[in-house]
Amino acid sequence: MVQQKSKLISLNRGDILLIIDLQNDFLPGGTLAVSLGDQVVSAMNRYIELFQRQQLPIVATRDWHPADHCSFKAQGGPWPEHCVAGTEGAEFSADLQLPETAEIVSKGFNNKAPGYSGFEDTGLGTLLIRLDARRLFIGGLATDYCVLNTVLDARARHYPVFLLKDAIRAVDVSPHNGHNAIDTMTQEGAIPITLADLQ
Ligand code: VGL
Ligand code: ZN
Repeated sequence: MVQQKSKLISLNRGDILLIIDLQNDFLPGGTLAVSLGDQVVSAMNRYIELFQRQQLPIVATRDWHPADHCSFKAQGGPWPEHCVAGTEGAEFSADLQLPETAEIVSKGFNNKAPGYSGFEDTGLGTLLIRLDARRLFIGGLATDYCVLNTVLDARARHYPVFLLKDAIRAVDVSPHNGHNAIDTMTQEGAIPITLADLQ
């Protein structure tokens, strides 16, 4: 009989679900739509259920740019205008079952940096200390930008990181960017898991 490789993880106090940028502009119909991004929303809802059931904290970042952000094409940046603070495109997906108690972290407001990492110029570092975070479970959009940079910063801060492989998608400006990003995160110690590993 083939021995099945299993790495069941039980959730404990100190575990935090960190949801990256599940906002309208990154979803089908948005200005910077990630293909199949809507599947990430439904996958993330399963993780939200699990963390809520165990009364574990949920933190959601949102890309929250000024209208003239340096990363926009009009300013010579690489991206179409997206996630301008206060616009509908910057709202979380209506399908995302974010609980009222979720902590929201806005990022990308600094006009001198792209603001890819949830830790960059935000209160996320302090928030995680206040929440007594021990391990971070990270997913969302996009694998090759904000997920990548947030995971790397979390690892630099020595948090154990589980990468929610079934709840991420890449922009893939070049075809292998998403795979390369997963390799980089894994090399830096992030552990890729899927929902089945938590049940
Ligand atoms: C993102 C590109 C530009 C992301 C944000 O959330 O991954 N990507 N701004
Ligand atoms: Zn952005």
